[in-house]
Amino acid sequence: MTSDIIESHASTRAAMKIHDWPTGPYPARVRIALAEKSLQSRVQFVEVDLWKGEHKKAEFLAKNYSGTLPVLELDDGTFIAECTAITEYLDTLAGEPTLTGRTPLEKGLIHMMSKRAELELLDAVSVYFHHATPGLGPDVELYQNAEWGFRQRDKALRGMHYFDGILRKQPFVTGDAFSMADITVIGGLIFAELVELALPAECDALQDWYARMQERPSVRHRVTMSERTGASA
Ligand code: GTS
Repeated sequence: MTSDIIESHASTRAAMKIHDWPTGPYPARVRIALAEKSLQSRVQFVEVDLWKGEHKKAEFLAKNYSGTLPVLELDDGTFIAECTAITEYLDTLAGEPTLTGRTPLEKGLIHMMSKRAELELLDAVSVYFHHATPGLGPDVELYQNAEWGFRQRDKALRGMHYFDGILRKQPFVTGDAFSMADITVIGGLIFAELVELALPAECDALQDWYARMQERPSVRHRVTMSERTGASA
């Protein structure tokens, strides 16, 4: 996408739609990024009911082949799925704070830690939810493998210990500044809470960091964001 196109989107108010589910952990990543960048007023939220399996219906699959939320819809009809892709777009669209890094080193480290937070925590909790618990219910969960789900739960617990070790040494996941990597770990811990996967007591650095993260307005108000900007079903 050229910078001209990015500029033209930047000058359009409320021209973007986000198809998501207000309390979802993956949608949380985009909602937190939106609030950090003060872009909420530029977005209209469209609720997709996961519990009814709306994300697996043809109408939604035409927007995102993978059948997952969130999806960003631009005013020219372009759909961008995958949290990392959406947040990269939003970060490039508006100015401060920069969430995906400025220098090659920052960008590399943030990308690496965000991917690691997905692999070792957020995606692992998600697999646990969909495979080893009733998940979204029998009408949506057409294949479940509990053994795989429990393995991923254990992986997520190891991931929590890994991030605890990181946050013992530095205030944020990639060092001294808040970034998308922090947001991805937050998504993982939001999902862990939803499935009642407790943070291990010994992970006190991760717990302290998470308490600090929840003081950020972007994290605190992520669910009510769509009430303010007006979601449509
Ligand atoms: N890799 C995707 C991304 O990063 O955007 C994963 C997105 C994802 O799994 N989203 C969840 C979903 O659509 C939304 S939520 O559970 O966080 O609300 N899950 C439904 C499903 O059937 O997998």
